[in-house]
Amino acid sequence: MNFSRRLLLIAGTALMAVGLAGCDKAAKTLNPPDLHVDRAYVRLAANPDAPSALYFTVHGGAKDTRLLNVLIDYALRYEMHESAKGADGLVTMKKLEYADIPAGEDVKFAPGGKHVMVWGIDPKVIAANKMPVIFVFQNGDRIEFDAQFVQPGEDADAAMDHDGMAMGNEAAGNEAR
Ligand SMILES: [Cu+2]
Repeated sequence: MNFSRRLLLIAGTALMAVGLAGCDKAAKTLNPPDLHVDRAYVRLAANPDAPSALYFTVHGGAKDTRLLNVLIDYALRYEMHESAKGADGLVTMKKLEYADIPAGEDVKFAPGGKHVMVWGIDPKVIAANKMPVIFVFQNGDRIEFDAQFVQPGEDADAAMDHDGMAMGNEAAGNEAR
């Protein structure tokens, strides 16, 4: 093999590697699904002594798992809850031990449904508009994601949009407000 042919071969191999890396990246976002969290925000209570509510969306991964808990260093107390309307039309909350996260499905913690009630949030993280939350899953994954704050009465979508929060297409729905 002469020298110039060899050079061509090397160049070709390098190009192929670049091409493959590109494919790999694209494939990752499509399939298999990646367990992740986004759209996390705390709706602050109007009364500072009342608990606030943390909402977020969990995107299921390749396998079914469960969200077992969240860990928040900057709050005195927090608890996973689920609101449901009873036969009498009254909305009641019950403690949620875990939330099933089916493979490839989105599970929304949103007003009127699942949420994390949070008491005694550190004013420092409110001022910084950023509260680190660790999401603990049954498969061993721990995912850290920063929740933003939404003032009482403020529109959650608007509050988060102008902060340039990365939102996937699937998270752009209107359910969470
Ligand atoms: Cu609650």
